[in-house]
Amino acid sequence: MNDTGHDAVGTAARSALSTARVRTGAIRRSRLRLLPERPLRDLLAPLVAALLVSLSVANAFAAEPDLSRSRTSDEGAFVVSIESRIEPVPLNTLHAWVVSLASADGTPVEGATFEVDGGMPMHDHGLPTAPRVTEELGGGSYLLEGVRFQMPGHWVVNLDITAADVQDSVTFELML
Ligand SMILES: [Cu+2]
Repeated sequence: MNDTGHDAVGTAARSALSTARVRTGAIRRSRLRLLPERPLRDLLAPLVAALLVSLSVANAFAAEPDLSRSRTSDEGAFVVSIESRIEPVPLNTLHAWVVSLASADGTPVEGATFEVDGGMPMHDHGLPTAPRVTEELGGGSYLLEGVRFQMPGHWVVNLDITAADVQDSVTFELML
């Protein structure tokens, strides 16, 4: 490529650059004209609102466990309720719960078997005892003995339930 070619390319580039500058200037001027009509807080408001929504969604998962004492099992087979024999649920005290078991339509379920585990997800440890159902009380109620929590905080208690040929699980959350 000769010098004239270089000049041609250079001229084209400079021309494109100045066109771009003119365009940028036009955009800047039009933004400046808009500013008095749309204060900065109006422009930021949607961003702030979106930030608050995302924070509250994060909070719902991280800081606010579902403390319901009556829950539908994971696959929807059962409705399970727990009731502590000592309320509120005590710390460092061996106590019992009554577990009430019904099918999805509310019919009490008798003759079920339970496997119980749980712990503190944040602390990565399990239950200090091995609670188990020791007695069927009738009408879909079961006595769960050997429950104990040794420290305050967020606990989960999981029940694996088998009734006839149906198996399902439910997890309760507690803040102690
Ligand atoms: Cu713990």
